[in-house]
Amino acid sequence: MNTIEVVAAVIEKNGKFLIAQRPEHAHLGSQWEFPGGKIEPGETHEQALVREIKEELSINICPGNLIGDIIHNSPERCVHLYFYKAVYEDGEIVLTEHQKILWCSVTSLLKKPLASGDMTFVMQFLAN
Ligand code: 9L3
Ligand code: MG
Repeated sequence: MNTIEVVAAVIEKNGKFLIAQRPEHAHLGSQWEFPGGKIEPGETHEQALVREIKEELSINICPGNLIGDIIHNSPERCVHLYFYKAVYEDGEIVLTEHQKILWCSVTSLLKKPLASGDMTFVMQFLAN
Protein backbone atom coordinates (compact mmCIF):
# COMPACT_ATOMS: atom_id res chain seq x y z
CA MET A 1 0.00 0.00 0.00
CA ASN A 2 1.31 3.48 -0.75
CA THR A 3 2.05 5.82 2.12
CA ILE A 4 1.20 9.50 2.13
CA GLU A 5 3.31 11.88 4.18
CA VAL A 6 1.37 14.54 6.04
CA VAL A 7 2.42 17.38 8.36
CA ALA A 8 0.16 18.88 11.03
CA ALA A 9 0.63 22.03 13.14
CA VAL A 10 0.30 21.98 16.92
CA ILE A 11 -0.36 25.63 17.71
CA GLU A 12 -0.61 26.41 21.43
CA LYS A 13 -1.78 29.57 23.16
CA ASN A 14 -2.17 29.82 26.95
CA GLY A 15 -2.34 26.05 27.38
CA LYS A 16 -4.92 25.59 24.62
CA PHE A 17 -4.39 23.97 21.24
CA LEU A 18 -5.90 24.99 17.93
CA ILE A 19 -7.93 22.28 16.24
CA ALA A 20 -10.05 22.56 13.12
CA GLN A 21 -13.11 20.67 11.93
CA ARG A 22 -12.72 19.03 8.53
CA PRO A 23 -15.29 19.81 5.82
CA GLU A 24 -18.51 17.82 6.12
CA HIS A 25 -18.18 16.03 2.78
CA ALA A 26 -14.39 15.49 2.75
CA HIS A 27 -12.51 12.35 3.75
CA LEU A 28 -12.89 12.08 7.57
CA GLY A 29 -15.76 14.59 7.24
CA SER A 30 -16.58 16.73 10.29
CA GLN A 31 -13.85 15.17 12.42
CA TRP A 32 -11.46 17.51 14.25
CA GLU A 33 -7.75 17.65 13.49
CA PHE A 34 -4.58 19.61 13.88
CA PRO A 35 -4.52 21.52 10.59
CA GLY A 36 -2.06 20.61 7.85
CA GLY A 37 -1.81 18.39 4.82
CA LYS A 38 0.29 16.44 2.36
CA ILE A 39 3.94 17.21 1.77
CA GLU A 40 4.49 18.09 -1.91
CA PRO A 41 7.45 16.60 -3.81
CA GLY A 42 10.64 18.57 -3.11
CA GLU A 43 9.26 20.33 -0.03
CA THR A 44 10.78 20.10 3.43
CA HIS A 45 8.37 19.32 6.27
CA GLU A 46 8.68 22.90 7.50
CA GLN A 47 7.89 24.36 4.06
CA ALA A 48 4.85 22.10 3.75
CA LEU A 49 3.64 23.12 7.20
CA VAL A 50 3.96 26.86 6.53
CA ARG A 51 2.25 26.48 3.12
CA GLU A 52 -0.61 24.32 4.38
CA ILE A 53 -1.39 26.61 7.33
CA LYS A 54 -1.33 29.66 5.09
CA GLU A 55 -3.66 27.92 2.61
CA GLU A 56 -6.06 26.55 5.21
CA LEU A 57 -6.16 29.28 7.89
CA SER A 58 -4.63 32.32 6.11
CA ILE A 59 -2.10 32.86 8.91
CA ASN A 60 1.68 32.79 9.13
CA ILE A 61 3.30 30.34 11.50
CA CYS A 62 6.86 29.63 12.49
CA PRO A 63 7.51 25.88 12.53
CA GLY A 64 9.12 24.42 15.64
CA ASN A 65 10.21 20.96 16.76
CA LEU A 66 8.71 17.66 15.75
CA ILE A 67 6.68 16.51 18.78
CA GLY A 68 5.66 13.11 17.55
CA ASP A 69 4.65 11.05 14.56
CA ILE A 70 1.96 8.46 14.01
CA ILE A 71 1.47 5.93 11.25
CA HIS A 72 -2.22 5.53 10.64
CA ASN A 73 -3.44 2.62 8.52
CA SER A 74 -6.89 2.43 7.04
CA PRO A 75 -8.15 -0.08 4.47
CA GLU A 76 -7.57 2.49 1.69
CA ARG A 77 -4.24 4.00 2.68
CA CYS A 78 -1.36 4.41 5.04
CA VAL A 79 -0.85 7.94 6.36
CA HIS A 80 2.38 8.95 8.08
CA LEU A 81 1.49 11.99 10.19
CA TYR A 82 4.19 14.31 11.56
CA PHE A 83 3.08 16.70 14.30
CA TYR A 84 5.16 19.88 14.63
CA LYS A 85 4.97 22.58 17.24
CA ALA A 86 4.18 25.88 15.54
CA VAL A 87 4.07 29.48 16.73
CA TYR A 88 1.25 31.71 15.48
CA GLU A 89 3.12 34.65 13.96
CA ASP A 90 0.57 36.96 12.34
CA GLY A 91 -2.55 37.24 10.25
CA GLU A 92 -6.20 36.87 11.13
CA ILE A 93 -7.64 33.37 10.91
CA VAL A 94 -9.85 33.00 7.83
CA LEU A 95 -10.97 29.44 7.12
CA THR A 96 -10.71 28.27 3.53
CA GLU A 97 -11.44 24.55 4.03
CA HIS A 98 -12.47 23.80 7.58
CA GLN A 99 -15.90 24.42 9.09
CA LYS A 100 -14.75 25.75 12.46
CA ILE A 101 -11.79 26.10 14.76
CA LEU A 102 -11.57 25.69 18.52
CA TRP A 103 -8.90 26.27 21.15
CA CYS A 104 -8.91 23.26 23.49
CA SER A 105 -7.10 22.11 26.61
CA VAL A 106 -5.68 18.58 26.53
CA THR A 107 -8.61 17.42 28.66
CA SER A 108 -11.14 18.71 26.16
CA LEU A 109 -9.13 17.41 23.19
CA LEU A 110 -9.54 13.92 24.64
CA LYS A 111 -13.35 14.34 24.53
CA LYS A 112 -13.56 15.65 20.95
CA PRO A 113 -14.28 13.49 17.90
CA LEU A 114 -10.73 13.84 16.62
CA ALA A 115 -9.54 12.05 13.48
CA SER A 116 -8.13 8.77 14.71
CA GLY A 117 -4.42 9.51 14.04
CA ASP A 118 -4.79 12.86 15.82
CA MET A 119 -6.36 11.19 18.87
CA THR A 120 -3.50 8.68 19.00
CA PHE A 121 -1.07 11.61 18.87
CA VAL A 122 -2.86 13.43 21.72
CA MET A 123 -2.87 10.32 23.89
CA GLN A 124 0.77 9.43 23.21
CA PHE A 125 2.43 12.84 23.13
CA LEU A 126 0.28 15.54 24.79
CA ALA A 127 -1.66 13.83 27.57
CA ASN A 128 1.19 12.96 29.91
N1 9L3 B 1 -4.89 13.89 8.19
C1 9L3 B 1 -5.08 13.48 9.47
N2 9L3 B 1 -4.84 14.30 10.50
C2 9L3 B 1 -4.38 15.56 10.28
C3 9L3 B 1 -4.18 16.00 8.94
C4 9L3 B 1 -3.66 17.39 8.67
C5 9L3 B 1 -4.44 15.12 7.91
N3 9L3 B 1 -4.13 16.35 11.35
C6 9L3 B 1 -5.16 12.95 7.09
C7 9L3 B 1 -6.45 13.20 6.37
C8 9L3 B 1 -6.16 12.73 4.99
C9 9L3 B 1 -4.67 12.98 4.81
O1 9L3 B 1 -4.12 13.09 6.12
O2 9L3 B 1 -6.35 11.32 4.93
C10 9L3 B 1 -4.33 14.20 3.97
O3 9L3 B 1 -4.77 15.36 4.62
P1 9L3 B 1 -5.53 16.54 3.82
O4 9L3 B 1 -4.68 16.82 2.62
O5 9L3 B 1 -6.89 15.98 3.49
O6 9L3 B 1 -5.57 17.67 4.80
MG1 MG C 1 -5.49 19.68 5.21
